[in-house]
Amino acid sequence: MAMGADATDSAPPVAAAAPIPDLGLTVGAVARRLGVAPATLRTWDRRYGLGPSQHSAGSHRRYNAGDIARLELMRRHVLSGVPAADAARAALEAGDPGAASPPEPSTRGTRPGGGRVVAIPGGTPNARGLARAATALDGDACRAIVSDTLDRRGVVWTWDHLIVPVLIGVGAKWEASGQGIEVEHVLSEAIQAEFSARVARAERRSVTCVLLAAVEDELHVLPLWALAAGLAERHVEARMLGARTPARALSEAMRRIGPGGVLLWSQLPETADTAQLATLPDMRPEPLVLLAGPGWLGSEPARGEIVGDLSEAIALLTRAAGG
Ligand code: B12
Repeated sequence: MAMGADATDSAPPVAAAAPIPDLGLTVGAVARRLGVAPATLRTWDRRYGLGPSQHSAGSHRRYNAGDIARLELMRRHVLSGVPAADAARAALEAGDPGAASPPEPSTRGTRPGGGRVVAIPGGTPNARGLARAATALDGDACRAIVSDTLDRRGVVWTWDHLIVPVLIGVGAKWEASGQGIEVEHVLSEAIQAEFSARVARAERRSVTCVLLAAVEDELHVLPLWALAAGLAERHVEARMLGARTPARALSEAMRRIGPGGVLLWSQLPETADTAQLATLPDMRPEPLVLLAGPGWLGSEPARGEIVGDLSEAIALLTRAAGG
């Protein structure tokens, strides 16, 4: 079972721990014991070396009591908002895990008292951990936090409750101070890399695919990647055209692919040119055309429907693709 499904980001109680057999425990048994997804344990093993230290006959890897104590420590730190890379370092360094004190949140790259803080009003500890990792320009830690939350909560929750609040906080910091574009870049790259890796791994079962594009001159594409990952969770294939897609290129892609749906993202009002929409090809069967992002607010497009949030976009495009 993944960690809890409520909106508070707190861990569910972990079942009373049964004694660990001499042979050790399998990844599934440890996952159940700690209340984390098996995929999360494999990620912690691969990225941080927090894996099983013994092998049993038949080469199935088994976790012993020391391995599990380290993982328990890792889980506690991550849940209290410590970036995953720092939590892992502390868990590995703890000779006696029970006695170890929590690590300080990541401050690599920051000056003490340097004022590099991003406020996340009402943010969960996990969101504050992500903001700290981004502020420290620690892209690996950002990606690990996003990955861990995706494993536990899925795309929509992770986008709405972890990523969006931090993006808004980082954007507000830039607006107020003119500083922190490098933080936006590191954070954006980490988020995009994690979503894109999940899209690449997904099995696709939809009848047809959908096209996702940011309009001409639009560099903001993270919501498109969240959407692609949300569709991938539902086994719907999305073809990503990405940033700054010229209207002619989009039209050509529509003719060649014949998608069930198309979603056009505009973040900034100056990129939401409704004239682009009039140039899209007439096709039979007609694809669903959705317009999303704050750029479209207040415009009256001749073609396409405005869609307001990620879940609604996933639901409409899943239907349009026959998923
Ligand atoms: C990351 C980022 C960047 C990255 C983009 C990287 C990438 N790969 O996408 C980089 C660094 C390249 C960038 C550049 C710029 N950016 Co910028 N950027 C952002 C940031 C932090 C997040 C953008 C984002 O993904 N937003 C998505 C969510 C978080 O926001 P939202 O769209 O408002 O979400 C609402 C709805 O759209 C809906 N929703 C959310 N997700 C989804 C998903 C789907 C599918 C649907 C249907 C709906 C939906 O629900 C939300 C809540 O109401 C924002 C801050 C912000 N508040 O958005 C600034 C922000 C958008 N950027 C801004 C600016 C000014 C710029 C620049 C012009 C200057 C600069 N800061 O460097 C450049 C040029 C960009 C260009 N020409 O296109 C301003 C825009 C101000 C405005 N309204 O005009 C913002 C708002 C920062 C700010 N507070 O001032 N940026």
